[in-house]
Formats: sequence, structure tokens, C-alpha cells
Amino acid sequence: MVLTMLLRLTTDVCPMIAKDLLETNEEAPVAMRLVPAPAWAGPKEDDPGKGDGKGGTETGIITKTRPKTKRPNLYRVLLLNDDYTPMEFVILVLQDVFNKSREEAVQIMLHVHQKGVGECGVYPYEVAETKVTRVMDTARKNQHPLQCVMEKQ
Ligand code: TYC
Repeated sequence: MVLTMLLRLTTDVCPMIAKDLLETNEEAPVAMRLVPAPAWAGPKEDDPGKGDGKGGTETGIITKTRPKTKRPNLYRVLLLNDDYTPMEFVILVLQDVFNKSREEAVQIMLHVHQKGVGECGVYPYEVAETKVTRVMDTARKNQHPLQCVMEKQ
């Protein structure tokens, strides 16, 4: 995916950059180039006609194209200890909802049992939310007080 940014620039606002962009218009096809302003950009109020290219009234659109590399916000999904949920139930939830091996699930369950809280995984918002819901739903259906929460990393 690409993000295209448009910015109106006049040579009287920033003559050095505008001149540079005009001169390198063909050589800089991707990074940055000054192209004529399209009709939808509207006329510049104090610019009665076309600029002469010698500075002062030249108007154009800078387009900059770059890869959009926004990373998703991540959330930790945490399991909380209680005195009543059977250990075996917690192990099965960890295997089923968080795709843990039996060995990993036992380790996480014991960690939560001993420390009070433990991490089951780190996910983008909607994945984390779905996992919390699945844990809470299955706990409620089985009448266990098991609690699962998410927190921004
Ligand atoms: N403490 C529970 C017990 O002794 C076991 C347990 C572990 C419960 C982890 C919840 O998130 C939990 N039966």
C-alpha cells in the first residue's frame, strides 16, 4: 500500500525547494516532484496567471509517495488467577484459544497460579479482543470464575 501526500507550494513561500524540485522534476519520479496543480486544487487567490518560473508566483503540487509502514498497536492478553478454576480447565483453554502446546500451557498455568497473573500472548486489538471473549465465554459456560483481560503493550 502507498500513501500519497499532496502539498501546495509556491516559489515565493519556499523558492529554493521549489526551484530544486522544478529542476529535478524528471529525475525524481518517486521521492518528490513538483507537478502542475490540478483544477481541483483551485486557483491561488493572489496568483493572477501562470508563473514565469523565475520565482515569485510558481504554483504546483508536490507529490510524495512512500510505503505505508504503520505497525498495529499490540495488546497483551493476560490470565488472572483465582482459587476455584481447575488447573486442567486453564490448560485446555490455553491450548485451545492460544494455540499453546500442552507443555507451554502447563508452564503458563503454573506461572499464573503462583504469581497471580500471566501473559498468554500479544496480538493486534481485534485478535486480542476475540481471545478474551472466547476465554470469558467458555469460563462462564462451565461456571468457572476464570478472568482474562487485555492491556495495551
Ligand atoms: N489457582 C487455580 C487452582 O488452584 C488454578 C488456576 C490457574 C486458576 C490459573 C486460574 O488463571 C488461572 N485450581
